Amino acid sequence: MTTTEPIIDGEDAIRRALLDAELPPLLAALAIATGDPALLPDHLRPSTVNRLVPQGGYSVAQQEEARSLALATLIAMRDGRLPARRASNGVLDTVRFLAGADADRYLPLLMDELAAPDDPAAPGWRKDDLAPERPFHVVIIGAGMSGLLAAYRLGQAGVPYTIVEKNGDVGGTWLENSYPGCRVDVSSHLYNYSFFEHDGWPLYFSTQNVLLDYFRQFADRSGIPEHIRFGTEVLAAEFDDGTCTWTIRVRTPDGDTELLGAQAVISAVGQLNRPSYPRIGGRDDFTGPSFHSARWDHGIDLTGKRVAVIGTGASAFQFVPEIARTVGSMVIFQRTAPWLGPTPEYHAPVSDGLRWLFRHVPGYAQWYRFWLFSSSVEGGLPTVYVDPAWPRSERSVSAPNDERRALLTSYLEHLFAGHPDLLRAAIPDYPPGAKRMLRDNGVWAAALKQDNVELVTDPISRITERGVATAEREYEADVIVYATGFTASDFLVPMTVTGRDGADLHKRWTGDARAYLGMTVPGFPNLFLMYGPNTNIVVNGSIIFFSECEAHYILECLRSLLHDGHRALECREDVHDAYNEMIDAANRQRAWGVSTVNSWYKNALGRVAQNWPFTLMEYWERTRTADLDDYHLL
Ligand code: N01
Repeated sequence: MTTTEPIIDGEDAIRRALLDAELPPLLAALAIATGDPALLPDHLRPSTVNRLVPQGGYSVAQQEEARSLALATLIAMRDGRLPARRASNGVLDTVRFLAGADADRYLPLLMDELAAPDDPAAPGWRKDDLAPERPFHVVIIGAGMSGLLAAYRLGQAGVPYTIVEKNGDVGGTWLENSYPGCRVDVSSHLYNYSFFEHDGWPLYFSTQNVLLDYFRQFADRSGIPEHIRFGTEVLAAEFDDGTCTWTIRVRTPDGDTELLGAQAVISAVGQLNRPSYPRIGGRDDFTGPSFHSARWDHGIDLTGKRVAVIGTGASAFQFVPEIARTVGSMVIFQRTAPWLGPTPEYHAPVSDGLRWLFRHVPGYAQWYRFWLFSSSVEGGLPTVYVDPAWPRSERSVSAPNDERRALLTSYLEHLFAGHPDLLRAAIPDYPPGAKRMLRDNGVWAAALKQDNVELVTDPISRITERGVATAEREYEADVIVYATGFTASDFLVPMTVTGRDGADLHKRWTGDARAYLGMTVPGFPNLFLMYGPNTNIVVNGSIIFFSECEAHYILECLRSLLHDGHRALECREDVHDAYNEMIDAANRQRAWGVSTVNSWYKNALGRVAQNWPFTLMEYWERTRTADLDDYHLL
């Protein structure tokens, strides 16, 4: 938690700090701190037409005026010369100043976001008050970001739980992905639990070690590790119709099998968990070392080696620039080019000025987060909506999407100026938003332009003893790195999950996983999924926000069970089906739904089984309360 320090600095130091300020949320924080509505003049309202522009679209003159207002206020605060607190119009007007006409609808959600370190989404109940005598134990599968959150919420409600974690530590994806350069591509100030702030993010986009440390700290401070069975893997979960309880079969660190009982199960295993290796002939023929990016072999020194990298998704994009200078040579096999979103501060430490402001302006850290959040409630969604009147092609899906394409293409032209072959290979042949866009500050292009790096776009025909071959030639390599992503469509694989009447979850899904709100499945009472089907976001927000919504909803379900005395709840088939039809129809109207490009957003049947097609607000609204009419109560 950021604690505010008194200002003792001179005017020049304050001026310097203000050069790094994000101005609209700074005016908001100062207006609330001083009670002075004059800090929020109409002509300094940020743009709400395009929420993604820097400084809310302020002109240079507006930025200067905002800085002058802030400077005068900070000096008055320092000198104790603030006029008596004036009648401010309060938080709602400040939120309206930042978020415009949408503010009233978004206010309840945004107030949750703004409340840190308070925790308005905490369960307002305790099991002891609802059903003290009733045995009720929850097994959570996975101690990553979602599993830890579920544990925290259960702990707040006094519901006993056990986490079963296959690894030896918490952190999930941030433990397993340790490749060079691994970092998050969502702003650090958004990529944290709303109620557990970091006491000073060092970077605008946190690296893997920083995030792992954050999740470890969260777990330790919340007393969660004592509830975790580390090194233990869930093999199967089976529902007993008679007792309405689950039996979870696990493999212990010793290799023994053990049974755990539970009244409810929360799967928090993530979507990007099991590495996907390409189906290319000859993989076993290669005589040198090879590994997947998510299982980076730190024992292999790549210095001076000939390295072949297969894949150009988010993972390769991060580690290629890191290793390009130390390897002897590198061949990168690209099947599909990624779109690159310019992000100059991608690798930068949080500026000194911004840190100073976080430390000295009461509430600025929260308003800054709120500002990032309000711009990502919808984020770039409007640019990926399919316009039915727009000519159908792999170029773009609407006029705004086409404008985005033009902007992003000119960025690529700038990056690869003087390198026509690389530029040709770098321009994607699908609409922006159909695949994950990658944040870029130029290091990818710089790596591709190095003399020791070659980009190959010919299809791979096979892996050989010596390297990787295309139809044209063989590329010899000492090491192969598979940056080929994850089996994201195989939800809950390889566990066996048996529900009511012996139903098998994977037979039900037959490779096409679906759930109601991404969380509950007909035939599987008291089984809850976090980051389940259709809860991934592409162009808006942070996945932690989704997990918070899911944890809140699951706790609401459990509260109802404990309060009303029902043993279990099971999603109604008609509710589930109608919901999924709605999701599918919307996904068919998004760039990722209509494009034929390869992506992990689609399963083997071609259905988008990963993505949430709407705004964050819509998911938040749908998960505030559990409507028991959606369920059979057992
Ligand atoms: O995996 P990917 P990833 N022959 O599936 C290629 C998150 N993440 O690990 O595009 C040749 O995106 C494949 O080609 P194509 C983030 O959500 C986040 O990089 O399918 N190539 C593609 O280039 C991300 O979206 C962060 O044609 C083959 C690559 O391998 C998700 O994880 C960092 C092939 C796989 O890319 C997954 O990213 C890292 C074959 N047979 C990951 N098979 C951040 O927060 C596959 N490919 C920044």
